[in-house]
Amino acid sequence: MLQIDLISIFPEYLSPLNLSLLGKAQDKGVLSINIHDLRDQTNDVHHSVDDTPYGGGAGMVMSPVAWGQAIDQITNENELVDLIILTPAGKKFDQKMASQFANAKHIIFACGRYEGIDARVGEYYASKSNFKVHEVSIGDYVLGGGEVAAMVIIEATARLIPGVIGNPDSLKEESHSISGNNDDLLVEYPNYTKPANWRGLEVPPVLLSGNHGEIAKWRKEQAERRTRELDKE
Ligand code: JAH
Repeated sequence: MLQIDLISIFPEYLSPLNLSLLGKAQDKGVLSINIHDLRDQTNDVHHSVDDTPYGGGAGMVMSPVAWGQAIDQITNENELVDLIILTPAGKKFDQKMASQFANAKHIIFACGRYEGIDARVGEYYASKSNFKVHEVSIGDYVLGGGEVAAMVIIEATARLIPGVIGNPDSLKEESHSISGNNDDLLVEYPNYTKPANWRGLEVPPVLLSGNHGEIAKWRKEQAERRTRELDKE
């Protein structure tokens, strides 16, 4: 079973992880998600987790002290841990990374806020033999914190775990288009369902022909056309 822990100063922001598909996967026992409040690691009256940056500059940096305690508390030396630190400066998340994370045993998401987490947190755990540290970004934009990025990664990763998704056929279909490297693959062809005429718009007749060879050929052409259009931008 994949164990996922998330550490955040806004744990309630992560509550959608207990709904729908992921909630059911947890009920079934194929997945375990635990959410932790970083402020539980503080003792001062203000429960402070941030401090001014060494070297000066704008904003605040998250102190490594509470992060180290929180991570130590949910791990032991005898297990392999993938520590994912969400940051706009990380490696871009893609489908290949999702399939790698889907094979992990224990993933910890460090969801930072403010200007990010003291760099020594990643350095320290990267030096431990049972940890692999991944600095990950979901795209070239800055969020208020790593929580939403963590949810994106969990949604993409969890559906690749056997038993999480209702219909494994939809995974098989995807594997034709999404393999190793996103750069040279085709986007999906357009999909249609009933009614055959909707507001004057007809479904392409080939899809009603029953000719599976012609349908496969048409879908491939459409996927290539869509991919060319995207590559123009
Ligand atoms: C922003 C801490 N690329 C996604 C991403 C991930 C994390 C953050 N921003 C964007 C972030 C501020 C503080 C993390």
